[in-house]
Amino acid sequence: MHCPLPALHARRGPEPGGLQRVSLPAKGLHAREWISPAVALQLVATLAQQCSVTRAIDVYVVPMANPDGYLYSWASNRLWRKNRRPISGGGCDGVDLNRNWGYKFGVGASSNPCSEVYKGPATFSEPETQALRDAMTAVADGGNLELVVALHSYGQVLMYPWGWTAEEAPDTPAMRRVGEMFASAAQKLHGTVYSVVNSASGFYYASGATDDWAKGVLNTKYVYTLELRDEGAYGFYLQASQILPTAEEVWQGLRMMLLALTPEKAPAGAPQA
Ligand code: 0X9
Ligand code: ZN
Repeated sequence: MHCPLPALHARRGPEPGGLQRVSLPAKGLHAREWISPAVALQLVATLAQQCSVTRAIDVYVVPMANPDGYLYSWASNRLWRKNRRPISGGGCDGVDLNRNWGYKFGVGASSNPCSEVYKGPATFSEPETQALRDAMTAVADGGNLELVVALHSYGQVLMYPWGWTAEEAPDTPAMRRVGEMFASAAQKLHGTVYSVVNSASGFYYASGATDDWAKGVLNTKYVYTLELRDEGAYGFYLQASQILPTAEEVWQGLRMMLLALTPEKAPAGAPQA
C-alpha cells in the first residue's frame, strides 16, 4: 500500500475558444537536491497569483516526487539520492528514480543496487515512477501536453533531450529557441546564467530519465531537465537564502516559456516560439 504523490493543478479559467494547453513542471526526484521541491512550492504560490498566465494554460506541479528519499536525506544521510526501496541480497537500498523510466532503459545506468545510479530491476519498478508516469500520461491523453520541465540540481543548466544518445531529438531547434528564452529571462533578474545544452553531449549520457520518456513516449514537443543553482560552490548544500532568488528567476524563465507557447497571450514584442 503506497500513499499517493500529491500534484497541484493550476487550472485555466473558463475562457471560450481557447485551446487546451497544459504543461508540467516537476519535481524533486532526487532526494538530496533540496532546492527542487523548495522552488516547486514557490512556483505553486506564484502561479496562484498569476492569473494572466494561468488563464490560458493549465499547469501541473508535483513538488515532491521522492518523499521517502527526501525524508532520509534530512534524517540520516544528507547526500542520499535514490528512493528507499529495500533491495534483497546485496545490502544496498534504493533505486535511482531518474534511471527507472521505460524508454531506452539501461543505456548509461547501473544494474548494481549499490550504485547511486541503480536503474532498478525493471522499467517502472518503483511506485514513484509509476505514479508520475500515470499522472503525465493522463495529462497528455486529456489534451495537449506541450511542456515538461523536470527540476533537479545543481549546475545551472537547462538541457533538452536526448540524454541516452547525442543524436538529435525531434523539435531540437524549437526546444533550443524556447530554452534560450528561459535563460535570458532568468538571467535578467539576478544575473544568474543558465546554459542551454543537449543533455547527452552537454552534460552526460544517462538513460531511463523522465525527460527522454516524455519526449520518446509522450512525444511532448518541449521537454527539459533544469539543473537549478548553484554551479558547485555550495552544491547540494545550497544556503536557504538562495531559495527565493532561485525561485524568482525560474519563474521569470518559465513565464517566458509559457507566454511563448500561448502567442495570443504574449505581450507586444514578446518572443514567439
Ligand atoms: O543524472 C541525472 O539524472 C540528472 N542530473 S542530476 O545531477 N540532477 O542527477 C540529469 C538527467 C538528464 N537527462 C538525461 N540524461 N536523460
Ligand atoms: Zn537530480
